This record gives sequence, structure tokens and C-alpha cells, in this order.
Amino acid sequence: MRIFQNVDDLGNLREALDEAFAIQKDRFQFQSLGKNRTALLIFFNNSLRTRLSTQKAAMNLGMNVIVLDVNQGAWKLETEHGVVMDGDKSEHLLEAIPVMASYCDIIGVRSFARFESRDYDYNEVILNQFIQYSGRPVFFMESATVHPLQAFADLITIEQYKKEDRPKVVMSWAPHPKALPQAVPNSFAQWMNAADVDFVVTHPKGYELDPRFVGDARVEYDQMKAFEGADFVYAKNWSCPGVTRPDDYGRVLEDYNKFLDWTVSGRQMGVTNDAFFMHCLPVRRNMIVTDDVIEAPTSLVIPEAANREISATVVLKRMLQSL
Ligand code: AN0
Ligand code: CP
Repeated sequence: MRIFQNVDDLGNLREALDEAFAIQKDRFQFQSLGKNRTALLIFFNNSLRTRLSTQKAAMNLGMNVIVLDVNQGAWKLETEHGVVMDGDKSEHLLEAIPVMASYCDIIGVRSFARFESRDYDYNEVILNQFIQYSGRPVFFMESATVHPLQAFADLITIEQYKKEDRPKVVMSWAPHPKALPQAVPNSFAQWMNAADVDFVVTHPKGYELDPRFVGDARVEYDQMKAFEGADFVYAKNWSCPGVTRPDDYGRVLEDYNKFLDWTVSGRQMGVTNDAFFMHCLPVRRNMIVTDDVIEAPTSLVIPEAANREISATVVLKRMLQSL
């Protein structure tokens, strides 16, 4: 595997899940695979889980790891082509990428949506430059539009905890004071569409996700109706994807205070099939989800985060095998 961006990059999903469960049983079985190989993890944005779990995954495989926080210690990078660099940016990404690539075998990049232009974000301009100019396998550690390591860990978690063969999985928008990207819901929708689950999305009108990720998944605007009989509830906020009104892209459409009844609480969980609660974290309590729901025995947020190590180990293993 040379690129890890979309669910299709894994090929047969059942085989990928079986590989994940085998790694869960013995995460050190491929220790010799990464000997004298180096993973470079590049962060343009903050991270707790991705940073730690991906380093841990590389160590499970016997790799060396270098972590770069671009905004702390590296030169400020220009990412646009053709600009006169007379501002605060001292180096261009087009030099920085091949230089960084020369020190490693595999590159992971985190670069969130900037919300300046929908086209710029949805064309994945930054990550595509890494793919084009690094000559290395590249995996997405949350880009402008996708977060595949998260979605893979989410699917592993659902497979691990499901009580029905084909569980009902509900992804619910929840309120948040600041504009957040669509990467997590985009990937979750893409992966749920590929998995054997009954998938429903619920959000207020105006937050419709891009069809290239949500496909023809069922959308239910009545949150309580969507939650009926759910086996898994996946909460997440996202800003306006700008599908029907591109000018609204990246905006919080209305004051979050008007949507506090969308906060996942015992009221909605009460109509589910004793559903498990999931969230990618970091989460704002009593905004996205109430304390009692996230602290309940049915909350999977910690095992879900722990599975990030497993998804990253499978992905890095496959990339090592492609070198
Ligand atoms: C990010 C997001 O919503 O995409 C990262 C989630 C993994 N969250 C925040 O910026 C709070
Ligand atoms: N879920 C997730 O990717 O968390 P971090 O932003 O802390 O890496």
C-alpha cells in the first residue's frame, strides 16, 4: 500500500479487519519488518491520539520515528505556488517535501481543512503535494477531507463490540461553539458505507455531507427518530460542508445555543437498543455529549482511542511491505 486515504486503499475490508484482530492479539509479531526503516510524522495541527498511537504503532513494527511539528521549530512553510515570498514564510513546501522525504521511508501528514476555499480543501492540495513530490508512501493523519486511521479504528471497535450481525449505526451531528472540519464524519460515512452495517446519519438541515463520502446513506433530520433501535451512536460536530451553498462552507450556520437539544444525552440514548456511545475525541462534555452518557459502561471512547494503535499498526505494516 503506497497511499492510505480512503477505505478502498485497504482492499478487502474483511481481510484488513482479520489482520487488525491478529495484531490486537500480538502487536509485536512484525518487529523485524521495520528494522532500519524510519517513519516521519508531520503535524501542521495539534494532536494527542494520532501523535501517540502512530508513534506506538511504528515502534511495534521496530521502526524509528521522527515527529515534526511544523509550527513549532521548523521554518514557516509557504504552500501556494507562484507567490512572491516576502511575508513571514521562509521556506516553500516544494523544497521542504523532498528534503523531509530524504530522511525517511514512510510519511504521515496531518493538515486540517483551512476553510479559506472549499475547492482548495476538497482537492486536498497539501496532501497531494506530499504524494507528488516525496516519492514515499504517504498516509493521511487527518487531512482537509478525511481521517482514515480514525475510521478504521472505529470500524475495528464496532466489529469488536457488536451484538448483532448487522448493527444499526447512527452518526449524529452535535453542537459545538467553533467550526470543525468534516474529515471525521466524511471518513466515518465512507467506511460505514463499505461495512456490513445499517447506517443512518442525522443532522440539522444545511449540514449535508459531500455525496462522494456519504453516498446514498440514509439521512434522517429528526434526531430522535434516527436514534430509535440504534446499536451504536457516533457523535460528532462538523461545520457546513457547503454542498448546496458553497459560500457557507466551513461556517457554523446558526448559534450553537439554539441546538443544545442535539447534545447526546439520556433522552436520545433511551430510545436506542442500549446503544454503545462513540466519539473520536477530543470531545467537549455537555456540548457534544453529557457526562452521564460518556461515563456510562456503554461508552466506548477509551477502547476506540486504544484501537488507533491497532489501525496504525496495520497501515504501517502494509506500507513497509510495499517498500
Ligand atoms: C478535530 C476535528 O474535528 O476534525 C480533530 C478530531 C480528531 N477536532 C478539533 O479540532 C477539536
Ligand atoms: N481522534 C484524534 O485524531 O485525536 P487527536 O486529534 O488527538 O490526534
